[in-house]
Amino acid sequence: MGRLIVVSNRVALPSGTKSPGGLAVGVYDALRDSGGIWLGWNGETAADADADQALSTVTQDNITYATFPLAARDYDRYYRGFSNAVLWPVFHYRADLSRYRRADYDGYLQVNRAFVRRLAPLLRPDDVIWVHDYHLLALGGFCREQGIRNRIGFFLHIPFPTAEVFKAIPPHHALAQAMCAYDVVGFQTASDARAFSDYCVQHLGAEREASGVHVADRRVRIGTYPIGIDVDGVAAMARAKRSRQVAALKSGLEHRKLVISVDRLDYSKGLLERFAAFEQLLESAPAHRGRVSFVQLAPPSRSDVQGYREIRRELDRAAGRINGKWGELGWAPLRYINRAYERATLMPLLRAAQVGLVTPLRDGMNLVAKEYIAAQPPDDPGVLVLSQFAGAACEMEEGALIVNPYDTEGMADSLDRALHMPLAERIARYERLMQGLRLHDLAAWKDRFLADLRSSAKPGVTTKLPTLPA
Ligand code: ADQ
Repeated sequence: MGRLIVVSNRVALPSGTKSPGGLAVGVYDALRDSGGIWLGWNGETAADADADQALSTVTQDNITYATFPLAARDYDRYYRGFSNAVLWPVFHYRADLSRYRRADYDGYLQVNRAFVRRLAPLLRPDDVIWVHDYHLLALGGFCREQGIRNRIGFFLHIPFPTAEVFKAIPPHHALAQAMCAYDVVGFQTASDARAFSDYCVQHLGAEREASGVHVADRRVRIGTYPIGIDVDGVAAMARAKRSRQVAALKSGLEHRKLVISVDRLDYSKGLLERFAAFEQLLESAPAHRGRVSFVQLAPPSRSDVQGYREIRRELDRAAGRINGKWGELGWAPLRYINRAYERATLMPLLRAAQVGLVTPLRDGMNLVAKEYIAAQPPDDPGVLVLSQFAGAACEMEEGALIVNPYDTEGMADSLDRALHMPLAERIARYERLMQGLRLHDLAAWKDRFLADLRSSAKPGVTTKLPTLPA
């Protein structure tokens, strides 16, 4: 079996201080099994000349981590600009927040090309390449342009929008063409996969086939690979001895029930709508006043991208207003905390909550929904209240209470139902959800994707390929 080469925007270095999240664990296991290389940005920016310099490599446990800094200009155009101010909002159905500039798109293509320049010398003929996420949509096209004939797969962690929304990105055509240079293109949900193949059929003249599309003499396999979690790992972490933070939270709660939400601070996560629903609950069900606390953990992310500063300001205002209006001397209804916690602290916190409130306006999957369930005590589990717009809703609709995040009163009703749900119903729902989590766990995700990639037809040298702008 050939080696695996993983390419992603960021690389989780083995010496990193942050404990690795779901994706890093899955990629790490896959790489360790077959031996391989993980190539990507090291998270630092450098002066333009320094950034062009060689790759730093570290090898540990059969894995070589090959990383490099980004030039400050590239960080601006590729990362902050096209990736996070165009692709992220549009793919999350927020074309109104998109800030397209040609220079950013050029920077995006240049960085995708620079990734290929660094990748090419590392490759052996039987290596398979697995590329991750929206920062690298064009990488496959540049690999083919460079004559790389290895099998290359791509997995999109975020939603893929319908054609009408995708077309809000001026170079949508070139981007979709570049995606067709991959042998396997994987999505979180069947509707994301359908949206991509519909676009290919409607706008690239592709023919639909049983396993994907046929476009410009290439067969592209299009599949659904819902990402999962390491269920036993999360459960064990959640059960482990309680940290000081968890003890402090518990004693502060006294005997109140706890509703918890954990997100990166991002407009796609629906925090304002969630705060409004919690306030609606206090308004319409007075019995909960003084008896329920809502903890929202949301460390700021991408604070240098426009759109993120505004949402942060609005949330500060809403949290202050809710506590000012409803709080009492001995009770703060909402604790809104802008800092990140280690996973070893986070999982016991999830376990301590009677309700996990996961209500994004749009989300590729949302691993917190899955982690919340895996963290629960089996004999007294909490209830997951989940947005219909999270990818996770496709697999969790039978056990979670599914809500529409735009329906404030509906969300408040579901919160009320979750807080009152009898033990037998909670256990039945938890058991159903755990079965699904085990079936679609992290190992199944990477095994299925890699099996499809390894068995895809090897791209021939004469294959006609889609082209990208120079
Ligand atoms: P994210 O948007 O980052 O990821 P999510 O899946 O919710 O979203 O979280 C990823 C990981 O980060 C989880 O393991 C979670 O525990 C951790 N995390 C989130 N908030 C945290 C916090 N406040 N403190 C500490 N840890 C936190 C993208 C897509 C998702 C998709 C993932 C994986 O946007 O839809 O599920 O990739 O494919």
